[in-house]
Amino acid sequence: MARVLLIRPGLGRYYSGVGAGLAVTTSPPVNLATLAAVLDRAGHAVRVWDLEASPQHDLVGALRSEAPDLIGFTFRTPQWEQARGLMALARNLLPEALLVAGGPHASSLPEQTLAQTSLDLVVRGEGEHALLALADGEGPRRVPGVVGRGFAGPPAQRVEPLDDLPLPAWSLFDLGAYTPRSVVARQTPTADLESSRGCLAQCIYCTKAVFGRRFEPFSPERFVASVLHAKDAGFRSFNLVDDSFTTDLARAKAICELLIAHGSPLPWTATNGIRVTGVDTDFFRLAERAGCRLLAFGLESGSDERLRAIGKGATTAQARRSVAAAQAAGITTVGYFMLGLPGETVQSLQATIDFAAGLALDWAKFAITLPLPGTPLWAAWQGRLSRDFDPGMTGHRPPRDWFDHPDLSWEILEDAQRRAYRRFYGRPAWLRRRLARTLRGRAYL
Ligand code: B12
Repeated sequence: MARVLLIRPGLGRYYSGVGAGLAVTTSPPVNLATLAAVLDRAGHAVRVWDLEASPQHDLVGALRSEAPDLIGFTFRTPQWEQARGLMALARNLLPEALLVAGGPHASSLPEQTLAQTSLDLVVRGEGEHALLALADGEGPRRVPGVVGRGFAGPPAQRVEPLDDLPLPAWSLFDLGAYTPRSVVARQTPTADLESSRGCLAQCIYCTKAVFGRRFEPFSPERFVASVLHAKDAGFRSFNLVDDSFTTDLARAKAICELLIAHGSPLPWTATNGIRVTGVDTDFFRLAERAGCRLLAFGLESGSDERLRAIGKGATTAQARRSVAAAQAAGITTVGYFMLGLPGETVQSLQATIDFAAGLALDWAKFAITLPLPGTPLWAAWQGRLSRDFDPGMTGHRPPRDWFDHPDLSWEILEDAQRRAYRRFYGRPAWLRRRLARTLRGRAYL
């Protein structure tokens, strides 16, 4: 039996400076909850520290007293600095412990992650089989998915079928730490839940380093069991973290029907965004009855030419229809837009701003496009990056010296972002929609 500690670093200043922190609610990480459940089922002693929710004040003392044999770190590109600091501290205090990292950043840049940290190993891709093998004492070179100094095994063994996974180990988290830090009136704590992994689309700004280009579903029965389990654990809502919940629309509808049959046990959201293609009015109505309160859509651009260029596989007409259908079903709608896509012009930026203002959206976010490691965009802009990624990046705006946009100046991009927000939120129509929702008691987020 190994003693394993799994750590998610804090957010640092990612959401600083733009008021975005007000709109972000932290949930326990479903990745560590699932990895922990797998280890626990096999008889290992697992602990989880989520430093995003509960900063650990005496890290040194806690690491010494826990003295784990294996420490697993999860992080995304924006947590790089925090993660690196923790790895160095753990290495200093516990020279014998096996330090392992996984997640989308480490999976995208495994060799570089090893070279710039005190980690022993990186796990590329889905982590469940590999982490269990390492905890069981298997030699790292023999474990698929493991990359070490001077060796890289074959790709990680996929988890198939997903229903074989144990339910997330929520009991390892202090749910009291996940009550709202924000002004947003969501029902917290909220559980991040997966009903599927992966996505078949090939958008150039998205990394496939973890799940590849495939779609792997949980069965509706197993997914609904995870909802009931989350409710029993004390969660008051859930958020779907799927890349593409509606890839198989019949399955998505079956999930909604099963939730309805169980009395729609928890209100839920899909803040990561669903696709505007392959959905219909019937789906949105079912989702609403099943407890869906908020759906986000990855809309990206108001220019069909840009949508084609980024491999989105969706059109502005489909976006209009789907957003309107969700809104008509009574669901709060959020649109995510990207400014500064490759080939972007002043005209296409304006098309996006106008398009957003004409949609039935409650909320819109306008991000300046980031070329993140592991994405085709990152590869395409190689000659334009001053560094692979920006360790100090915040969620609002990339630093000007990180990369050189091929088509537009920073002044134009930042000005478009300011104008987009002013236009979207400055419309009387937006205020009317908000007021109407609030009066009907349906304002969610
Ligand atoms: C939900 C989500 C969010 C939520 C997070 C909610 C939360 N409480 O965590 C919100 C909306 C806040 C968010 C924000 C952002 N996100 Co996001 N998000 C996701 C999403 C859709 C799901 C994450 C998830 O839970 N997946 C399910 C779990 C099971 O998968 P997983 O975390 O990858 O874990 C598996 C493996 O990676 C591995 N693993 C993970 N950790 C570890 C650790 C060890 C030790 C081991 C062995 C294995 C291992 O095993 C796990 C199980 O198989 C992913 C896409 C995706 N489907 O994963 C994007 C994704 C993580 N996000 C991404 C991005 C870009 C962002 C933003 C930067 C967007 C922006 N411009 O602001 C911000 C960053 C915020 C931040 N500070 O980290 C990218 C990250 C790319 C990168 N290089 O890091 C992803 C991968 C999307 C993509 N495909 O491009 N996001």
